[in-house]
Amino acid sequence: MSSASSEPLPRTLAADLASYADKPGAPVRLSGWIHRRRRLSGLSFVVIRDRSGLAQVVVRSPEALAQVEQLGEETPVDVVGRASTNAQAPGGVEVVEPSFLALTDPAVTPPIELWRPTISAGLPAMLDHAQVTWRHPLQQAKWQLAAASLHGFRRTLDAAGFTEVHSPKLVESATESGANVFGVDYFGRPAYLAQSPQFYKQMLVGVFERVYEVGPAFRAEPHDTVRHLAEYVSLDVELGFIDDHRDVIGVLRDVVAGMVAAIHERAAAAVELLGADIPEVPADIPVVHFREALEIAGASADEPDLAPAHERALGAWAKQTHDSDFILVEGYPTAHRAFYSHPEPDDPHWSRSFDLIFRGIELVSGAQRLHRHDDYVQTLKARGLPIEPYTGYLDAFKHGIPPHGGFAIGLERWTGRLVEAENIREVTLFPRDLHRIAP
Ligand code: AMO
Repeated sequence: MSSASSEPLPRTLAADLASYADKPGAPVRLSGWIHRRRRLSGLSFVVIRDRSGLAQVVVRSPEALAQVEQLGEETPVDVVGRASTNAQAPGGVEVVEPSFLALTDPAVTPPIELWRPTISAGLPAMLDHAQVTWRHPLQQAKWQLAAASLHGFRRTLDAAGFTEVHSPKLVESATESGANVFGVDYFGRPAYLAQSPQFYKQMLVGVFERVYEVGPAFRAEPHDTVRHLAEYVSLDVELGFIDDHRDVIGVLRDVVAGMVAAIHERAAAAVELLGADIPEVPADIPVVHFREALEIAGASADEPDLAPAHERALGAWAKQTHDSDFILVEGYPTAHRAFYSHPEPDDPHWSRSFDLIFRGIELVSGAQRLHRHDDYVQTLKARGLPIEPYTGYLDAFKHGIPPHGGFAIGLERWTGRLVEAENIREVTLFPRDLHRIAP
């Protein structure tokens, strides 16, 4: 039987070390990575990094100094010592009289200098070594914004009566367009990686009325752009019993506001570390019709879609005239939206679709959808598309799907704009693109 005194000292997180300010001399145990060693004459400062932040350890004894010499940066260690107040240390408390226990062999020096306040490597090197680049506190902080946003997304929708679903990623037919679909060999038959959960979320409206999904979407994007990935995280929403796409826009507004609120609640330290400018979400996001959007962007009235430069112009206009980081464009030409988009009944040239532009980049696409089986059959025929690959999907409409609509948010585009990343890859954990499938 072990006595209480032989119990190992419980772990203290770096961020909680500050709570020892009134307990100088108390024993503490940290667990983390050796983030940085600074040797001075007769003593060393060792910075320990754990999931909560950084802590300073002061090493003076010859034994501990010799130990620290052996342990390279990034070696995971246990440190047992005593708390001591020091205004210069993070949180005002440091650890003194330490002994170190290496939890692995000494780490090999990583190719990215993680101990520097900012990463000096260029983007290709950062991506080549993503498995260690993400250990840098600034990189971690970017993902903390994404993680908090995901929490806010789910929390908002859970509270509004949505059910979380997961749809298959191996599918029989392209959902968006045939152009950028990855083909796979499915037991000798052709199949595809899902470009979106579009058909499944619509079919599941027939089950749950309101659904959402957080999952990967695959697009064989043929171009190397700063805003496209071959695999991205799609935050999908679909809801039934709507009047039109404006009901969908109402949910979108609340979801984005919920994501922002969760960032403030759960990732305040990351926001501060990054100096990120987290947007305010207006109670009513400004909405312009596609025709008006072309005018604002100085584009020709017969343009079928908004180009990236047009989106940037609209973003700047929204900031200037409405002091908003967001602008909604509705009523895109029906012929240039996906076949499942609902036309405006009085003027079917225009659709009940929309895009949300955030800081000058398309963040969200959405729409009211067709919900009558005959409308799908007619639309597919009119577009010269075959019916057969869509049979399972179309059957759902035969058996009764209410008026519905939804949208999808691109997670990486969201965090990219939050931190003003020049390239979406900077905020993607392990990006996949034309040239990259590892790490
Ligand atoms: P769409 O194809 O416009 O719509 O995609 C929705 C959102 O997903 C993000 N996105 C991407 N992000 C990174 N790399 C890519 N290659 C990429 N492609 C798209 C963008 C975009 O706004 N089914 C519809 C959504 C719906 O109507 O519900 C769809 O997929 O942020």
